[in-house]
Amino acid sequence: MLDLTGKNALVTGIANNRSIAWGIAQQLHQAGANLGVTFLPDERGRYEQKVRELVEPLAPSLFLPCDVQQPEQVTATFNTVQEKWGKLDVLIHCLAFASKEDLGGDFSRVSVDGFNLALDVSAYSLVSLCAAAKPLMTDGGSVVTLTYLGGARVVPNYNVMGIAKAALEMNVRYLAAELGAQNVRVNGISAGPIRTLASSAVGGILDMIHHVEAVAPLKRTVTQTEVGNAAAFLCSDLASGITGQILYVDSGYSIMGM
Ligand code: NAD
Ligand code: 0WE
Repeated sequence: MLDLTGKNALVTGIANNRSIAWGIAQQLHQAGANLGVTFLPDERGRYEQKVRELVEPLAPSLFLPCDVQQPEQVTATFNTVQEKWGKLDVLIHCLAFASKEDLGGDFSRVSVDGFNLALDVSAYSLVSLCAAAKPLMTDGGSVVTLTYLGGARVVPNYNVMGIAKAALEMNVRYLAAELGAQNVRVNGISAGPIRTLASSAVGGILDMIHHVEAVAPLKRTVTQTEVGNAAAFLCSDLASGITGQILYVDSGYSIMGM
């Protein structure tokens, strides 16, 4: 049985009720996990209030600001986890960002600042979060990150995010090799396209979704709940032999050649 009771799970990347991280948080909660939620703070605190109301039914025992570009916020987050929970069992990394101007046009025109921003937020952040989580994962554990096919194959307009996801997927393998010694598993879920805040801001996402509906073996896209179920599995003891892997939750789209 999929059982996460007694496990402390920190979930990053919830922005609204369409976020993949929201689908994951709900499935972890359903499996009995004790949740902590982090949010990206903004000047006006609008995000914070919305996310707080959204997650209330899951009764998170921690609710913390964490901008991964602010090292002191990362440190503070895990200091609080240490204080309030003592140990951490599950870390969900579900965030990405690139400048909108770098998600289209000629890839070669990406600026060094745009390149560094995408890789810092979307790939390096997994390393910094794992480094901070490592001393708290004293009873083994599971780290899950979200990736996309555009990190393994060329997807038009995904551009610098594809390079960031390629780095993220390699981070998964190097981190799995390091953390395996303390029975911490590190895996990625490669989700098919889903309408979320991040994807809806991208031109042509609806066309991509229609393409998946036409081509993928299951003839439909995947849902946040399906990704959440895969994440809950990877965090559970049912997946105790699985680490360093990228699990495709994409209606089978990636197996097709035409
Ligand atoms: P989303 O907009 O709901 O989530 C992105 C999250 O990243 C937001 O919660 C945002 O606050 C957070 N974030 C951005 N910059 C941050 C920073 N500096 N510090 C902390 N948090 C920051 O969109 P989503 O589609 O749910 O994206 C979640 C993950 O899923 C991303 O890694 C994305 O690449 C991946 N993914 C999305 C799709 C898709 O089609 N939606 C497909 C495959 C993978
Ligand atoms: O990883 C993603 C989205 C990542 C993303 C989206 C945005 C839009 C708003 C990162 N940064 C930003 N910055 C913004 O200002 N996906 C997998 C969804 C996605 O994005 C695409 C896709 C798909 C699918 C971009 C181009 C082509 C396909």
